[in-house]
Amino acid sequence: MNISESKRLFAHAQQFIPGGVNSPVRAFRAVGGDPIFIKRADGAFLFDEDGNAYIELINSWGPMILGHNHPEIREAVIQAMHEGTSFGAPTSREVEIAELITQMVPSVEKVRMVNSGTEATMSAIRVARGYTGKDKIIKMVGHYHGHGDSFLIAAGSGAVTMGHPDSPGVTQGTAKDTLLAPYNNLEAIEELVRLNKNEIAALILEPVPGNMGLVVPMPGYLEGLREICTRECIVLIFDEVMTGFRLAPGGAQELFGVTPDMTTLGKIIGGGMPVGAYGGKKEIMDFVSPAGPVYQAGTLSGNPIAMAAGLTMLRHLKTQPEIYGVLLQIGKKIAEGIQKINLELGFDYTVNHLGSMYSLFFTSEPVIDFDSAKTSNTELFGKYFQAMLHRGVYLAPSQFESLFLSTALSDDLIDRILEVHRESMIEIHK
Ligand code: KE4
Repeated sequence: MNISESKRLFAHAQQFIPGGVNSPVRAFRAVGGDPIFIKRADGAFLFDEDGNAYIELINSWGPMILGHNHPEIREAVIQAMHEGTSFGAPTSREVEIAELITQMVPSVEKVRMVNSGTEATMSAIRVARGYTGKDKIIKMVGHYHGHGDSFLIAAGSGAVTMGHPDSPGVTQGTAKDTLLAPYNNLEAIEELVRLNKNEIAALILEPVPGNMGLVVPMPGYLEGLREICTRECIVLIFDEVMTGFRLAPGGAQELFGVTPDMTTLGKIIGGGMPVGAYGGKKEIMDFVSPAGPVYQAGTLSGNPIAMAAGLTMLRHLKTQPEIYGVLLQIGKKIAEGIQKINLELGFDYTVNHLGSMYSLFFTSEPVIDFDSAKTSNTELFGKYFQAMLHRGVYLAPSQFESLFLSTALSDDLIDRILEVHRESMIEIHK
């Protein structure tokens, strides 16, 4: 496979951009080789600068649930461009998308738009701290909530992929207020609550984590967190940047019937444009400036072009909820197909699947938290990634990432993915 133009671009990029990329996990450091530079995308395909085509299973890390270059979203953006790109003043689309989010996401009575998932989570814990007057937060080991200082402690995703889940530059003063617990373990939360009585402002988690690979909540776990947080007056924050609008129109909180006090959103909400949001109960959100004393702001928040894309995306998902059944069938075909092939070939690897998210872990252990995810053979994953890539299937370049499927994956493409999986598994086990 000729990737000479990607190689040339990557060498050049490293003169001007740290590591040659604008987000670390894109650098392929965990899987070897140089990153592929993408020229364009359409439907289920990425096309690189050398003209190679890839069936893609990461969809920009989640946003492209309808596939790339969707005509409705493209036309909405083009139309909005004719009216100007940024005003720094309120617009009608911001009101429309806010109302739509309150209709779709059970916990959200009021919502503030920002420009990334990181901004959303940073802001949400600041508001929770301001609302409760307490300082500490609980996060789960291996969960990733963006690159805010309070979260770069035992963080997942690119932080663990690059080998620094605890980043230099995060002060002890910040780190001391972040308490850690393993996911899927209610006793650990009860212990932290006992040891930090009346000091914990918020508990933030990925309700269905994707940033250690996909892990599914044990029965009763989310309900247990809800009960503890209600009892202890701790703000329960579901970070649904990945799962929001993906697992159901109302995300994991709709799918599992557990309503947090606040929710953070991103990815799908922008239809591929830079958008994040945080929202929750009116009484909490009315603490946000200018309604309340907790300050948060943003020059491009609610940007009219991004709102045009996001509004079109969310309207599509709300008015056509049948796509979630389609996505579930696509997910089942791929995840069950992979498991069937692995068993036929005599490989006992763990596949976790939920809706349009799945992960193949190169371990035979059940993967229920970060410790079990880390039993995976990441070297073998790297070989698998490259074998799939060279056969035209583009995965997340890390064992510790969920894959994200789109409605653009036809049966023929699913058959091709499974064929390539079989060939790749045979190749890497020779
Ligand atoms: P952004 O700041 O990257 O928009 O969102 C941060 C974030 C917050 N919460 C969750 C649950 C997330 O998954 C993310 C970002 N996800 C990663 C993929 N694991 C983004 C990819 C990247 O870092 O380049």
